[in-house]
Amino acid sequence: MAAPTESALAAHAAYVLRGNDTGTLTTAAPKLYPHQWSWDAAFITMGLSTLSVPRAVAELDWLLAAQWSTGMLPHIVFAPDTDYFPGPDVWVSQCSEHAPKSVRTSGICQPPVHAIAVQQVLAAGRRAGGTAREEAEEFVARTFDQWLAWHRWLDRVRDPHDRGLLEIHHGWESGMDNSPRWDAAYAAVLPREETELRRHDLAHVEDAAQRPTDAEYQRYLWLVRQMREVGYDDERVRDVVDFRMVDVFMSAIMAIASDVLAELGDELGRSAEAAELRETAGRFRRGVLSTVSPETGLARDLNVLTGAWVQTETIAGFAPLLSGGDDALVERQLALLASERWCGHPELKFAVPPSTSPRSADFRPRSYWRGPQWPVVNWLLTWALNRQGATELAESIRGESLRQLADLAFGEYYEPFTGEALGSRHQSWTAAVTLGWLSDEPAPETHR
Ligand code: 2M8
Repeated sequence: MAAPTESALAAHAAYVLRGNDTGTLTTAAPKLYPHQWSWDAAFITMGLSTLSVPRAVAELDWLLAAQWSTGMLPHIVFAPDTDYFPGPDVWVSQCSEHAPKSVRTSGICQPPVHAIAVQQVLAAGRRAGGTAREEAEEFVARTFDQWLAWHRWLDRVRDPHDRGLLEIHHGWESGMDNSPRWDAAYAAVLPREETELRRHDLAHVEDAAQRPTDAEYQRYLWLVRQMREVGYDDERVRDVVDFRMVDVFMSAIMAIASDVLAELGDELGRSAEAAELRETAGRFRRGVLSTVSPETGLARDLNVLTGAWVQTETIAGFAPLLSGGDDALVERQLALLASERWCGHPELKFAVPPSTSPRSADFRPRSYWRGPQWPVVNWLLTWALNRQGATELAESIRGESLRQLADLAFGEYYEPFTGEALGSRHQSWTAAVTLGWLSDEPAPETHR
């Protein structure tokens, strides 16, 4: 089959987003994920902004309406009457006085990529001009304090010791649910009671091996129960939960998103808040650098309960490519990312980073976050690389990604050697990042 033209690819991606639009929220995927997910919503908004600024604004407004009074943005905002497990009856968000009354949500969070999406909406509005520009500018001014509250919550609650590193209490908070990053931590989670599992997800993939196992789900549900039993109280959760990990990739996102939010604060004349956000960004940038292994040059997660570093070679090790702060390390990581351990692996169908290095003993090419390539993560990387001036590698990953997406499946993730789409088809964030890549301005002069 001939590759689609760029405009045909864009039209298909727009069709996927339209198809997943419920009128209020865009579901993460048509069947597998019939609700709004927090970090998906940010990427989806970025894609929607290339089509319609008002629709993009509506997506984030829907998410913000579910913000907890503490500032937390919940990882799922539930749509009514669908068959996702674990659904609102398992989470019981209303057991917390801080949860919104108008809608049911989960009780945990996901990586704070949202400020990046807000900035993209503003840029799209300004490119379009007229009412789109007005609406985008009004949106930024109207919602700035809510994004600030979200960042302050993460800073205060998830980095109580000011190390510049965010702590998570569930693999779901990282967004990389079953990554080998979390294997050692989950091995120590021993559910004292089994939960009845209603695995609707398995009906929506061709092969159950592409999803986490039942044993993994038992652990996932045990943690939910521990948090629910203390009403998702920020302080008490820390005392009771069996999973406490420093997530270095999420910490790097916190650094870069705080910088972006500071830039938005500058635009609004909020100089005190912008200064505060830059201080936060600097602290998290240093926090990420403090985790880097001198031997491998990769950033590492840390088990808060045992003090053990996570040594596995996953894409999260490249956190400093997002947050920067050490030019020599960034050069080392760029060379590593282009090497045979990653994008330069000779058997890859498309030269984009897999979620785990194919050279790692933990690599599984078909299993979810254990090895497949994730277009959404690769878009985030190219966005950050461009911001760092590493345009050559960014451009190469962008080009290879667009070749990967030419199958028009908009897969959730891809088998690295065969290029086969896996997981859900018509995944919203995959369609969104396709639109993002297609609307990129031509790269400026290459610095690296
Ligand atoms: C996946 O996670 C959900 C749980 O949150 C699931 O497996 O049911 C992850 O890939 C996550 O990062 C993503 O936000 C979500 C929706 O796309 O699916």
